[in-house]
Amino acid sequence: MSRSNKHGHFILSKMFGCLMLFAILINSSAVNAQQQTKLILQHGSHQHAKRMDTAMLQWRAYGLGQFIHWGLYSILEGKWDGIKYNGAAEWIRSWKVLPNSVYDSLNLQFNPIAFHPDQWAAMAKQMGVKYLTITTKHHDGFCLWPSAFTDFTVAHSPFQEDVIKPVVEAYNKAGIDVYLYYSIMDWHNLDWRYDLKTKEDSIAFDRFKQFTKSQLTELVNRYPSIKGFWFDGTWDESWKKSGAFSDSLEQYLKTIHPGLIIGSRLRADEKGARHFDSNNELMGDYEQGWERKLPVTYADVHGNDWECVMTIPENGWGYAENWMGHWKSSYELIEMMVRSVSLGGNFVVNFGPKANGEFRNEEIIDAREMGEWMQQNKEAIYNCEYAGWDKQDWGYITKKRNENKFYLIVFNMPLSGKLKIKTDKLSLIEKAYPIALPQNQFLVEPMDNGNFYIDISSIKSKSPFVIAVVTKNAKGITVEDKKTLQ
Ligand code: FHN
Repeated sequence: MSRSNKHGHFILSKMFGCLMLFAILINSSAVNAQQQTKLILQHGSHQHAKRMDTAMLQWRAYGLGQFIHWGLYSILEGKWDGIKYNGAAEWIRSWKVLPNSVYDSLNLQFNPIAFHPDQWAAMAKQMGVKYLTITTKHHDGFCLWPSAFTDFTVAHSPFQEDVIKPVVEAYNKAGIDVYLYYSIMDWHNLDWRYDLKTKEDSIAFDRFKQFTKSQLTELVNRYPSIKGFWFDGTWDESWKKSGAFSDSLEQYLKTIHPGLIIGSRLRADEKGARHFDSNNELMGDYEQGWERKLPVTYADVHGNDWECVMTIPENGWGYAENWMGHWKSSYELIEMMVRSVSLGGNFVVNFGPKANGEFRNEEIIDAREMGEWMQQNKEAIYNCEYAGWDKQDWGYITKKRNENKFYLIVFNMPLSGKLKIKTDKLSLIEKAYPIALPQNQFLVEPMDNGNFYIDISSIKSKSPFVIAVVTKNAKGITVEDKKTLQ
């Protein structure tokens, strides 16, 4: 290098050093500013770390759940007066296509003669579901249990019977945990308000809050085996202005039912921020924002517990004769479930039974096919978590909690017949085999920088399949092993 070149190089590297120092200073002052501007919130997030109690460990292990939306809207099937509507069928009361009084008398037609909760639970069990969330009261206000606090319930229908009780019992008997969906927004209750603009609004809404608390207490007392509530309809100004109340409600429910799990949909902080408080901290035991959409990378979930709820049609949760848009096949749902678990979340598939209590055929088929797949591969889903390895184009990776066992869930078989894996460099692959056949080990080829190739060219599968991978920690490794870590 010539003298002038050397000099130029020296100046450049000095400039670079100064720039770096400047960037570090800017960055650290931004962090300081952020720390300084942290708001003092009375009704923001109270728990600053993940819950580690038994109930929450159980929740984290589920992997797959079922959602059921059932109510008076199921009677209308998304249509009125011969016209089929394309929106989510459970919202039909709000579209003003029929008088509210007509909708509110549909309870006189609720008579599900083909409702067999044992069959519902058997279908869910075969599907591999570990938890159910069922609507007790959707936005229309109709209660599927005989509430003492309103007449708008199953008790005032030809069916007369409690729907929730036999569902809870049948699912629990099948080994499935039950969570109760409850819409705070209530179109039927005259005290419900979208906003609180006058003194009268506040007085009515105070009565509504008391009604809500009474109903939730009733649900906890009637169904003591439930594991949690799934709140909805909490986006309106009236509720967002009730942060102190919803905060005390959550704490009250957890006091009368220790271990209860409540996600981020229930409450807003005192500034009206929902899900995440005004300091951007999660409120509730897990993040509930993933409705009909999935995270792409682990960074998207910020290390939080989370759950995705998904419709089989494009949208619509209650039964509709016209199912909206594309219907998801079992493979599509399996891929979404696998992606959820690989990013540390649970995946919940929604079902909307007909008014008579039967499931539609498409749902029955998806449930059966998912169950067949789960039968072979459930080990890669239950009690599994984010693996920490780079995602590859052939599929997804999950890891058994507290074990050195990983699962490669292959959706796209590479034409080369070889799976490339990039580990965290601390894991050395000891063996890899088809999930159900540990004796059939694949050839594993170690590469540099924690990369491995696994030769799976012998697999001829037409459905997504799972390779189990056992690793050993890089501690105490052999000289040969060390080479692969450099
Ligand atoms: O409006 C509801 C909808 O009908 C359905 O119950 C879903 C389920 O996540 N939640 C609401 C929209 O967020």
